[in-house]
Amino acid sequence: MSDIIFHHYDPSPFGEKIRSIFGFKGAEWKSVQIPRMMPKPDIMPLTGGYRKTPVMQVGAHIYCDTQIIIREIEARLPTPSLFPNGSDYLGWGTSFFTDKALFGICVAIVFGSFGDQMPDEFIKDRAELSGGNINIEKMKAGLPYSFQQFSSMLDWAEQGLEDGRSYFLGDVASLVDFNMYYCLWFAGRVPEAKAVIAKFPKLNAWMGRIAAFGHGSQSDMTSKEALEIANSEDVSDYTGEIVSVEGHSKGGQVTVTPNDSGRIPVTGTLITLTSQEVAIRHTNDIVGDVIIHFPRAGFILS
Ligand SMILES: N[C@@H](CCC(=O)N[C@@H](CS)C(=O)NCC(=O)O)C(=O)O
Repeated sequence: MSDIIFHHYDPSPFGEKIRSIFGFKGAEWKSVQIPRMMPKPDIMPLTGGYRKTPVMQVGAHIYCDTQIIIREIEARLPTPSLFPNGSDYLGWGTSFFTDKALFGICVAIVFGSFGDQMPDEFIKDRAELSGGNINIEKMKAGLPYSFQQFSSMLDWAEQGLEDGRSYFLGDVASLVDFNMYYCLWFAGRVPEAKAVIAKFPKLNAWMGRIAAFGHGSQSDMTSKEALEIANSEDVSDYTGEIVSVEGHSKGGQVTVTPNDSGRIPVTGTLITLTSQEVAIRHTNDIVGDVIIHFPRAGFILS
């Protein structure tokens, strides 16, 4: 079986979501460190222009967005499951709470607290990524309100652990835990946020349990090696899976675009379309053909 290659940077919060899942699964993976901001010359040939972090690669198959990355990890490494007791809906559903509402508050806290120390080109990059929604002065002024929101959302989590359970859904961890964990890991780099988290004893103990899963077994790989692997794998006989063309056609030219931030359309020919996945065949001079997989929720196919 081909190696799991993970493109990320160590401080990346969405990267941490996947790294902690690698730990839970006891996964072996290759780590490619990528730039924190554009340009990302060695990622673009793989993703066709998708710019967000992280990205997972298996041979010439590329997985963009943690949702489809998690789906693929679960398929490859089914035990222990991220969805114990049929908790699929809770796992996927809470990810849209944590990845959008809660993560947005964490971004406001981190940027409101450290924005003055961040290089101008980094702020500019994140403003472009978010469609202009990064205003450090506003985030600084809004910090007290961001902490109010942060606290009340953490209180939900503390209540969820009130009966002494080890994880949000009971005795075993699930995606619901990993959805929450990386947000607190990210916000916790701000001392005031760490102090808020410290006020919730059950949540603190739970964080320790998730951190104890570690990151699995990783070894480094260069971005050039990863490009070479994508280039050398032949995906010409990959047939994909079309459940319904939904007005498109198999092999037809389509674009797939995130509907929130980093709205860069990726172009290719349609090869997979199911209720939870869209995949396209994308071709360029550097890697030849790659199959790029995206989730459906959060992405626009046109
Ligand atoms: N919906 C995406 C969100 C990913 C995301 O926003 N990642 C952030 C950092 S962890 C990002 O891409 N920042 C810009 C960058 O790395 O260039 C996912 O689940 O993977």
